[in-house]
Amino acid sequence: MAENKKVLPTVCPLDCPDTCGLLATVENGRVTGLAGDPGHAETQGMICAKMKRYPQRLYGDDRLLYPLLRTGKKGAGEFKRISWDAALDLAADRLGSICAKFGGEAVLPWSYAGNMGKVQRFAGYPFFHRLGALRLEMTICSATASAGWKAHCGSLPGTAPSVAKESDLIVVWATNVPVTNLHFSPCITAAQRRGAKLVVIDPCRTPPAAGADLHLAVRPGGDGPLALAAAKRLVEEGAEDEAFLGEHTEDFADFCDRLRRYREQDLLADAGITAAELDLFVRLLATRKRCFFRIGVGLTRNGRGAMSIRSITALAAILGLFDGSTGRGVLLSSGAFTADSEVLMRPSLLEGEPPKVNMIRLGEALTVREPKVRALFVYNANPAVVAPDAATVRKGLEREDLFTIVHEQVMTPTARYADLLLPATTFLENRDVYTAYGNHWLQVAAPVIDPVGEARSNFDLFQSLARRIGFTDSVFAETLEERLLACLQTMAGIPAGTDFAQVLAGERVLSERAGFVPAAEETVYRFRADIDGQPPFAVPMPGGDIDNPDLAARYPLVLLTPPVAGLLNSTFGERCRGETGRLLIHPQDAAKYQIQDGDAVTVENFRGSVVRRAKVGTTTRPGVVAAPGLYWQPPGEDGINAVVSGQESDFGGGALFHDSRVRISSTGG
Ligand SMILES: Nc1nc2c(c(=O)[nH]1)N[C@H]1C(S)=C(S)[C@@H](COP(=O)(O)OP(=O)(O)OC[C@H]3O[C@@H](n4cnc5c(=O)[nH]c(N)nc54)[C@H](O)[C@@H]3O)O[C@H]1N2
Ligand SMILES: Nc1nc2c(c(=O)[nH]1)N[C@H]1C(S)=C(S)[C@@H](COP(=O)(O)OP(=O)(O)OC[C@H]3O[C@@H](n4cnc5c(=O)[nH]c(N)nc54)[C@H](O)[C@@H]3O)O[C@H]1N2
Ligand code: SF4
Ligand SMILES: [Mo]
Repeated sequence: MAENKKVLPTVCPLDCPDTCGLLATVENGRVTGLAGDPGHAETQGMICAKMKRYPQRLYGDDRLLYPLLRTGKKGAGEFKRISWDAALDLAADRLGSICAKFGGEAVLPWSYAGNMGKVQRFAGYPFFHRLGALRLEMTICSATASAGWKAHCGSLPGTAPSVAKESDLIVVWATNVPVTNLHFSPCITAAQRRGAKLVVIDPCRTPPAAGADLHLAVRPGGDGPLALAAAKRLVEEGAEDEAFLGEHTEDFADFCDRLRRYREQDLLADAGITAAELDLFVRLLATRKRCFFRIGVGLTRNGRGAMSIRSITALAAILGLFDGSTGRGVLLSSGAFTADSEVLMRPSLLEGEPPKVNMIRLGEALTVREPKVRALFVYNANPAVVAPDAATVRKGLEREDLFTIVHEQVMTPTARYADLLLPATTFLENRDVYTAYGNHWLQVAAPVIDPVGEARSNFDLFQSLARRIGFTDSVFAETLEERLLACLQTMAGIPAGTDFAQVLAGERVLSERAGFVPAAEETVYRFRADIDGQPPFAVPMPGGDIDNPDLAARYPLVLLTPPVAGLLNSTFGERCRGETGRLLIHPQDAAKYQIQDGDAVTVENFRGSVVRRAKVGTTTRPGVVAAPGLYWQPPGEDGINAVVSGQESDFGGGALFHDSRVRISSTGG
């Protein structure tokens, strides 16, 4: 190999459960290739197509290289180049004067998961805590799911995905595996080679659903009643795992009392499943004890999402799937490692308790909140595309009296609204520690190249901005290496005796939670959860917009908005410019609304409207349409989230991405 060509290890930073180990080829200081690292035990050298092409994004025309100051109308995307010095002065001056005049409450930071590295992701928190800014509740993704899980499972980790290879039955509950969890596919295939059966529970006939032994095309939001119906049958048949229930659970008898009260036919009608389908499901569950549930967050993005998780975990407990034995398990999120929030976010810098803002209510926060938000600081996120109630978000971003700072890698729809636009490094230019939520591995990565242009990492940006504004607290003088080491030293889940020098040098760590087996008499599942405002047991309950008869009369179709393979949330949107995305419609609905395959279709409700291209087929069930992919809308328009509610789920404050009602009409070919 030529001396100027190196292959260097790194980690995928994207918000994907797999967190692949990667190898970057670097020639003359430029990344020329990105491939999977075959040495990673779980991801084994396989990576998705979207990441292979990352070098094009790194050096592409959309990459932001210098600080920019707005010159045109808000949203027009017209800027002039300024120096970092001038940019930091301006940011410090505007944030400082807004805080002095209106208080910290006038400043809203909005960030999420563009970069999942622990240090970089949370790098803004110490700064905003010290500033006294509004506190952002990070609810947009997993808040509903984790609230449902914690209610009964507490801090129980998820089962390692490789356990499923030894299973005789895999239930994929609401996740399109090859799209959103690629590395679970080999686990399914390995199990199938041994004769395992696959059940997929999804309103959509996704490719894994089409290839499954049993596809339960549940009604959106119908997972809770389905799980309760299966639980009721299993208990009636005496097929529950008595040993596990006796030793490791609490309040099972009370739960059974409730189950007896429900009528199976009501549960099935609510689930949208026939008795014959339930028979098949229950037979598989009762006879195949080595059973693995892979649960996706897709089923939690509706008005009873947390209750669905509560019901599914109750079913899993009845089957004893939390006992840690061969081929048995439940994986929602691995919960492999827990970082110390004080090290990364410094809540101790807070004076008093600044009000919280639920991040999914961004539109409301920018348009009707009193006292007014006067400065918005977006980093690690693309709210103009990903946040619900997008039309209101756009109105907020258009406000002339809002000072918006965006720290970004590329010219996203949000970046176009910035007053001050700052260039961000990518993971290839950063050092950080990455923990996976779909497996149990951790890895530290070093930069493989120098920053492109004048890009700065989140950490460098917030450290320099803090000093510029005059904060003298020691945390703002910390080096990245110091924070990284402190993060590792306080990270729960790292096995005792781990050599941190090796970890800092890139050696992977398997969480001590990976092989979780409950100790004798240890309670791991509580059927009863005493939480304010929540029913104590998993119960059938009404849903959100999906089950609202008034809305159903006006907006007859339920809309789901799941991910596509080519995008990671809205990341890589620059590759699909001009693409509106598809609307999947069942032939019966297409006929009813006179829509031909390929037509431009207006999808609308009282919140907003968006145009998509029709794809007529049997992927969705009648009455359900799906709009996969968070494509970037053209300037001045809204994306699919224009029709998505900004309300909160049943519990946990999460978003309702699969709980909208819409009507559709063809706007021609
Ligand atoms: N390629 C790619 N990969 C990704 C992402 C991406 O955008 N693109 N996003 C990443 C992120 S941030 C996350 S959080 C995960 C999300 O990934 P998942 O956990 O897989 O969740 P979703 O993609 O929202 O939904 C998955 C499936 O749930 C189905 N579904 C919708 N409503 C219901 C319901 O009520 N019941 C049931 N049973 N099924 C339902 C949808 O039809 C869809 O097929 O994926 C990650 N991976
Ligand atoms: N309709 C609908 N909406 C959804 C979803 C859905 O399924 N349907 N999924 C939701 C889910 S699960 C999630 S997690 C959210 C995700 O929402 P976001 O976290 O906003 O995710 P992305 O769209 O990937 O945007 C991340 C942005 O961060 C930038 N970025 C990456 N790394 C860095 C960095 O180091 N520093 C800075 N400053 N910027 C960086 C990227 O360029 C990218 O533009 O979207 C949600 N929105
Ligand atoms: S997006 Fe997911 S599958 Fe693709 S490289 Fe990253 S971690 Fe792996
Ligand atoms: Mo997410």
